[in-house]
Amino acid sequence: MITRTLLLFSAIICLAACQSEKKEILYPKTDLATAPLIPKPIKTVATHSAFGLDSTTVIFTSTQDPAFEKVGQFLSETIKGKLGLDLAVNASNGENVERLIYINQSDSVDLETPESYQLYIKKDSIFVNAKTAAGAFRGIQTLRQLIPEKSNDTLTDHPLWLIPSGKIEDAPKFGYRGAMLDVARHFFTVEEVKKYIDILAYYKYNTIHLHLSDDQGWRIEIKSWPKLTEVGSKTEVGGGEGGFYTQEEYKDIVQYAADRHMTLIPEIDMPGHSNAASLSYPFLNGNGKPLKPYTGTRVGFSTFDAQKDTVYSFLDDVIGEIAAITPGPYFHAGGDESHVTKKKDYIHFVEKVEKIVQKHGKQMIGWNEIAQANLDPSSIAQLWNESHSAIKAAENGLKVILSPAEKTYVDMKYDSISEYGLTWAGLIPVDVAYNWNPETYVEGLPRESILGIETPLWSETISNSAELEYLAFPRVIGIAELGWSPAEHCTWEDYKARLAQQVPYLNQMEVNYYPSPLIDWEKE
Ligand code: TNX
Repeated sequence: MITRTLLLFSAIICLAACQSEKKEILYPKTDLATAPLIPKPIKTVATHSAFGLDSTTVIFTSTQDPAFEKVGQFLSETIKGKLGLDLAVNASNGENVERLIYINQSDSVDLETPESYQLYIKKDSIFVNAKTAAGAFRGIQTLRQLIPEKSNDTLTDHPLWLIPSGKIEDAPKFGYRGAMLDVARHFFTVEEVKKYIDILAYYKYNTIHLHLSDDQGWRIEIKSWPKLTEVGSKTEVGGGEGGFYTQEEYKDIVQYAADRHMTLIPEIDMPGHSNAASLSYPFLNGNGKPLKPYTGTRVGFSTFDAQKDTVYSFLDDVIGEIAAITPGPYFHAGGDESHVTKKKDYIHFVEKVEKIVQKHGKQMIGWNEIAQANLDPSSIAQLWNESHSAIKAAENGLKVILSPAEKTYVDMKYDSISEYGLTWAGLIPVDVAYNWNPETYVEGLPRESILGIETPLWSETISNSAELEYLAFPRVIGIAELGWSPAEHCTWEDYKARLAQQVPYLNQMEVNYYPSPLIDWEKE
């Protein structure tokens, strides 16, 4: 620690001494106060100069917590991907350092939440302060958004990428900011899921929820019940070949998300949306009709038998295996649209499943219908269609995740000319997805009951990354801001100008976003 402080001290002295030889710094295109950051930070103060990022820049991090060093490596890798520069992390001895980025573990009382960060950008140094590596990770997303694609081309022998100077203090509005991907209606490969996670992380999402089972397919290997994948994974909407994740692949996705400080939430939807499971093991079926593979898009026709003990032993195995490979605190048990389950059976079922989820050390999340049951306050209701059930859940002490379909369902079409998507919750143009306030959306729902927001992407009409991206982007970017930034910063005119400037990033990531006519997209 002492050596590190000394090295840093000498680095800073050298920075001062080297000042006179500095090459001329031209101002960057933007000033910090007008930089197109999404989500918009709480507080930004511009100092109208710039840090010149170049090949001699080094990254240092606090080393007491190894996760800080990993954040430094992540930053180095993303800079390499964007600019081709190879910046060392904690490698140099600190001598002759001209420019440094320091990712610092700080115990400042101003850092109030685990994801809070401060970013101080001066001519020769950038400091990212955070209490936790998660906070540091959010901070470096802001830094990534400030790095221009183009260097200062007047200095061809020594290019500098100019980052506007100043100070940012930032923290999220909600501790839960999620995106759901339905990998059941159509299967998405590990690489496709990772690409989605990457883009979500750039906009400071901290949760990825995977909808792993539905009538049309079962997508995760369960070693004690092999037919779930031998039989249940082979279908998808429209008759494609389906697919599933082995437990090793699932763990790989979990780790990929964790490396981006994102929690993965697995969902097994039940007692409805369960045709693929019952097709694999017919004793589960409670709707009394013969089972057939299902590749259509209807909902509400399947159910598990809520009266059979064997159904609960099966679920104990399934939930146990998934919980064992899921480090996050949550297990999502679905619970939506169980139209052919009798009400009393439904309530009995949800209450039993909640106990099984808890036995395996997780908190249960369920779609808003679960609020009919008598649940433990540690469980969480996810609002999608009935505000009154969110209020009921809150009255019983449960926290609520807001996913109102008419705002956050990015599987809805944008407008009458856009491709893909459904329309049952209405058309959702980019401004409609953005123009709402999660804190006041449900009248009578106390602010303290809101855990956060989530944007679901159901996949009846999409089956690959290009189609996924078309529906998700740009709407998911606006929802990121609603989950993070104070309501007073969320104004459409200001947001839409910043959104227009995401083009270089979206192009660099080869994102097939919908070029909504509401946005004056930047020409590259
Ligand atoms: C409703 S939202 C569903 C899904 C569909 C979606 C399509 C919810 C909890 N259930 O099963 O895929 O609509 O928009």
